[in-house]
Amino acid sequence: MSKAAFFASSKEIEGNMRQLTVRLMPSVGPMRKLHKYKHYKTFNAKINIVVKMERQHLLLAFGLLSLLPAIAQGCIMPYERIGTQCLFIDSLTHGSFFDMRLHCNIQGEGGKLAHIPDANQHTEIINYIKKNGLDRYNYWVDATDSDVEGTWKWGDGSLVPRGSPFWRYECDGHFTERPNVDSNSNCAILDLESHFRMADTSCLGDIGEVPYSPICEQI
Ligand SMILES: [Ca+2]
Repeated sequence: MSKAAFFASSKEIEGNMRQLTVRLMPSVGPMRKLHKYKHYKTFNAKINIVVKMERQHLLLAFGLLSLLPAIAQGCIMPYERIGTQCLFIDSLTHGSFFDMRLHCNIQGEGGKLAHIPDANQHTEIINYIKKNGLDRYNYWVDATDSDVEGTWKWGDGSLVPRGSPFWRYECDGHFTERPNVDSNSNCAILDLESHFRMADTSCLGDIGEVPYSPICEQI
């Protein structure tokens, strides 16, 4: 409903309430005294207050309704708008790449492990993780080279971008770029140790103190 239509509607309600009041006044026993002008005036003043209050409630409701698109922005709970995507960074759940893939499938009305469409969106995700105190975990994303070693693909089969700024570098004196050529490291994380650049690791998650959580994406 447009704002103009809403105000027209609230005025119509106000008008209807006044008409109803006039119709009811003669027929309500205790109100028969209202034929005296001063009583009518008092009653009418009270009705005016009620009408104004109702209108304020409607205006408040309209204000809240107008906020809803900004809150939801097309995302269904538990997903929320992060940059250009509806994502659910589920830091409370941990597990293997495959378990977290299944976990994302049943979030909200359906999801999948997240892909990262471009460098700007990667930055949006990193900023969100840090801003919300979620920077204590590694996060699975939907990239794997399990079909062909060294050929990294997202879940939809499209190729994962290579190089900076997506993937981490090793501090080995040569700044060797991940992913490694390693048939034991076939799944990708946003890696806590490298400020959430991508890194390849075992799909079971490396044994260590840092848990592996999913970033789910609404579908
Ligand atoms: Ca590999």
